[in-house]
Amino acid sequence: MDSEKKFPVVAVVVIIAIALLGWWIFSQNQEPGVTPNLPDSQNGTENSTSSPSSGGTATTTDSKTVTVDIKANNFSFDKRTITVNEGDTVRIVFSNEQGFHDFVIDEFDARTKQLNAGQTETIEFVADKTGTFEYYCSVGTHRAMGMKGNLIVE
Ligand SMILES: [Cu+2]
Repeated sequence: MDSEKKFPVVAVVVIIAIALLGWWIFSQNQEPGVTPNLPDSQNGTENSTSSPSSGGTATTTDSKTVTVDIKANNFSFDKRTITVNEGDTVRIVFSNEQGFHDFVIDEFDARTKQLNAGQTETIEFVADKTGTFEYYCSVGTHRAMGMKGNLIVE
């Protein structure tokens, strides 16, 4: 009957609509820069809403969220060293005060957008391994010009 022939078309339209809606919501979340980037390549933690404690790793007992304010100028960050404990969730509140900069830590897939002066972006990642990791600005040759520092995870 007619309704039977229409069903697949309706289903396809609904699926496309859901996909578009999902993409739109995802884009909206990314735009204001207040939603942390998901560390989706690390440990398969793809569920953005679940708490870190549901991951099941019981190696650290005092995990907490550490908020770090860091400011960028031409051509340096206002902090040369950030020290946290293994397992901490690190929330970077990155404010660009001058020029055009970003904040990157390759080892944790942590990266802000490249911001203009006056813009701020907050990112979060879990410091799930110990060591010393360099953070830097990936714009132009800024890293070589001294826009870098060390994240120390103890
Ligand atoms: Cu820079």
